[in-house]
Amino acid sequence: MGSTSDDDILDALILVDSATNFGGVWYWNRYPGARVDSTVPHYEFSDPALWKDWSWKQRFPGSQELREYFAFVADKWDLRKDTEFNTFISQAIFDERDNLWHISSSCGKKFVARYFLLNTGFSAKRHIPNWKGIDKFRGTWIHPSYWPKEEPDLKGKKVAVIGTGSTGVQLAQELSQVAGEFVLFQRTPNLALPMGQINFKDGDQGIPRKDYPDLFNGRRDSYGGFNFNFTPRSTFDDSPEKRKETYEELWKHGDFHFWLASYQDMMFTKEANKEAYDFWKSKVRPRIHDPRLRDILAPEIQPHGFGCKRISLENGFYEIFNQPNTSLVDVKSTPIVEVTERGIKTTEKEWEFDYVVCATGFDADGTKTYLGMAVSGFPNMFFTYGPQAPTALCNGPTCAEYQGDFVIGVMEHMRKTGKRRIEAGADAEQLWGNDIRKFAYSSLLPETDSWYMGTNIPGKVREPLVYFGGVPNYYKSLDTCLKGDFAEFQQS
Ligand code: NA7
Repeated sequence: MGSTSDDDILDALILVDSATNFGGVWYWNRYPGARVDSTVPHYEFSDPALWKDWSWKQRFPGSQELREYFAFVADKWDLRKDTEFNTFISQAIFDERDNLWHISSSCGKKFVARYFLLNTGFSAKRHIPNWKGIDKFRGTWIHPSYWPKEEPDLKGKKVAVIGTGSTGVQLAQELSQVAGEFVLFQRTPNLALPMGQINFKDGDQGIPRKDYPDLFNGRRDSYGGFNFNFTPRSTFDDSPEKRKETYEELWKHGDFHFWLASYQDMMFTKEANKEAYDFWKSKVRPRIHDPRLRDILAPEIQPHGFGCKRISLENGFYEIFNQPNTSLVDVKSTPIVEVTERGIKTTEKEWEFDYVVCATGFDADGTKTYLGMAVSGFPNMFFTYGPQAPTALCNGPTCAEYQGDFVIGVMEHMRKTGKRRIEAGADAEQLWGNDIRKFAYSSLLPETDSWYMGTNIPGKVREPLVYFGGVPNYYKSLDTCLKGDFAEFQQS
C-alpha cells in the first residue's frame, strides 16, 4: 500500500494490525495455558536466517514464547518500519477506474493499494452464545481471546469455564490449579490426546538443525503438514495384537500421531474409527476416578467420530476431575438456561461464580472461494489461513508460506505481463467448492457437529469450511495454478 504511482504501489508494503504488536492469534490469546499444539520446528518459518538464530524452550511453546518468536521474525525481516499498529480497517472499496483498493481505518487513516491482502485468519469473530442475562452477571465475564491485561487473581475464587474445545481444555488445566472452586461446563467431550510436552535444554530442539531443510520440505508431502503421514494400512489389515501395538506406538509419540499418523481408513469407515475410539477410551477412562464423570468425559458409547472435531492436546486434563475443587457439568443433560447476577443457571441448579470464562469458540465464516484465497467480485484481494484452505490440518506458518509464495507469484506475474486487475473466476470457484465437498463427504467428518462444518453456530448453513484434501493436494493445486500463469483468474 502507499501512494498511487504504480511503481511505488508495487514496491511498497504496509502491514496494518489492530493489535499493538506482532503475534497475530498469539497477540490476542493470552489466557492461562494458551499454547500451540503443533510441534516446533513445524510451527516455524523455514527461512534459515530465522531458524539458525532461534531456539525454543519447549516442544509446544506457550503464547508468551510465541509472541517473542513473531517479534523476533519481525525484527529479522525488518517489518516494524512498515507496520501500522493500533489500526482497525473499517472500509475497503475497489475502484474499477484505477484498479486500486481505497482503504480506510476507523481512526481515519487512508491507504491506497494495488493488492489488498487479508491475513485475518479463520477465527477472528468471537462466538458468545445468546444466553439471557449475561449483562446482569455481577462477576467478571471473559472471552479467552480478550484475556484481561491485568491478570485476574483467581486464587481461591469460584471460576467457571464453558466449552471444551482446545481453548477450554487448556484453560481448565490451568485454572483448576488456582481456583478455590472450578467448574467446567461440557457440551461435547473433547477426545483429547496426550501432548507429550518436552522442555528443551541447552539449545537442543529435539531435531538437529542440519535436518531442518529436509523437515521443512517434507511438510508438503504430509497430509497435516508435519513430518509424518497416515499409516499406509487399513485398521483391519492388522491382527488385533499388531493393531494394539500400532496404537501404542502412535500414542507414545504424543502430539497428533494418534490422529494424523493412524490407519489410513480411520477417518473414512465407522468400524475403523470406532476401533481408534475404543483404544482411546481404554487409555483415558482409568484416569478418571468418579464413574459418573468418566461416563461424561470418555463415554462407553462413542459420542462422535474420532478426529471429526478438532482434537485437543492435553497435559493432565483428565486428572483435574479427581481434584476435590473441580466439578463437571454436562450441559447436554442439564442445559444452561440463563446467566444470573450470581452465576449460571442450568435446568438442575444455579451455580455461583466470581469469574466465567466463555471458551465457546469462534464463527469461522463460510464463503465461496478459489483455493481458499480469493473470491470472485473482489479483484486484487487475497486472504491467507481463511475458509476453504487446509487450516484445520496445516499450521499457520506452514500454510502462510505456501499461500504467501502464491501471492508473490501473482504479483510477479502481473508485473511481468503489465496487468493490473486479477479476479478469481466464478467457474474456478465452483470447481474448488466441489473439491471441498468431495474431500469432506468422502470422510466421516460431515456426520459430526463441529466448526469444520459451521455447525458450532446456531442457525448456520451446514457446509464444510475447511479443505480436507491434505497439504500435498493443496500445495499441488497452488503450484499448478501458479505454473499455469493463473489461467483460472480473469486478468486485465
Ligand atoms: P471450539 O473448538 O469451537 O470450541 C468451543 C467449545 O464451546 C466447544 O466445546 C463447544 O461445544 C462449546 N460451546 C459452544 N457453544 C456452546 C453452548 N451454547 N453451550 C455450551 N457449550 C458451547 O473453540 P476453541 O476456542 O476451543 O478452539 C478454536 C480453534 O482454535 C481450534 O479448533 C484450534 O484450531 C485453535 P460443542 O463441541 O460445539 O458441543
